[in-house]
Amino acid sequence: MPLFQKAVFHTTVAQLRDLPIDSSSEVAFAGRSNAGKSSAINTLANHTRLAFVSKTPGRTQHLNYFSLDAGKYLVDLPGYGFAKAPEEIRSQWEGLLAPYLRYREPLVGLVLIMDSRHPLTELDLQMLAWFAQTGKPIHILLSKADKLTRQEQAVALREVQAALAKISENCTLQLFSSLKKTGVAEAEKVLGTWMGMALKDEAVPPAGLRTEKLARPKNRRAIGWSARTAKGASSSAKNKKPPVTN
Ligand SMILES: Nc1nc2c(ncn2[C@@H]2O[C@H](COP(=O)(O)OP(=O)(O)OP(=O)(O)O)[C@@H](O)[C@H]2O)c(=O)[nH]1
Ligand SMILES: [Mg+2]
Repeated sequence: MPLFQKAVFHTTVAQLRDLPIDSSSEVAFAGRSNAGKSSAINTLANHTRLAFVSKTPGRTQHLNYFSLDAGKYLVDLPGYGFAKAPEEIRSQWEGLLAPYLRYREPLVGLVLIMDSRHPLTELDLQMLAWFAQTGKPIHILLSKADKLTRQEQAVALREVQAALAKISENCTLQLFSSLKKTGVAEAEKVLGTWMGMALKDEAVPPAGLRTEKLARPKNRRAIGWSARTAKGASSSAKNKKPPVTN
């Protein structure tokens, strides 16, 4: 059974004072409008209509909380890059998103969704550099991977990985498709580890039965398609502008 199968809609937050007070750990999903954030949450929850998905960019307007277990949440954020009035963008960013991402204590990490066909746009780079300053981990889903051939997927993964090595430490990435439901187990592993949720297939057997393979560290980072970027490049992340402009 998928790790987040019990997910249910909890609340919509338009103002900081309405943030849930019982949260012990939450993971936020950020990215450009239309990148597939809401779809990814639905796919991870194995649910077709938990988060609202739309072809129209800018559909998700506030912070939508989905409860997984007591005090554990996935948070669907409004996308960036969709044409809105500058004043509207600024007030949403300064009044809600920036303080949420920067100071929310139970926020254990950020999932950044980028369309695998157009990754690392200027706004994605700004978001990466800006969030990296919190010191919290970022896991990138290269979404809509079903739109690429295997070879194109490998190229996208390699190129983004190489670019990330220069931008941010503490960052993992993988391919993902909500349409084909690929990359789910890999994403679950990363998010489950961040949130302290036990993965069923990683239950530790009695000591006498352990094989070397099963006894591998539980907090291992993303595997398979994923890659951890090189350390030591975080200085470039300092003083970067937040992704409020297009
Ligand atoms: N082919 C394909 N289409 C996808 C995938 N994920 C999302 N989409 C489509 O992309 C569009 C946008 O998806 P959403 O999940 O609503 O995107 P979002 O990032 O939440 O968008 P905003 O809320 O506007 O910021 C919808 O038409 C989805 O059906 C995918 O893995 N493959
Ligand atoms: Mg959305």
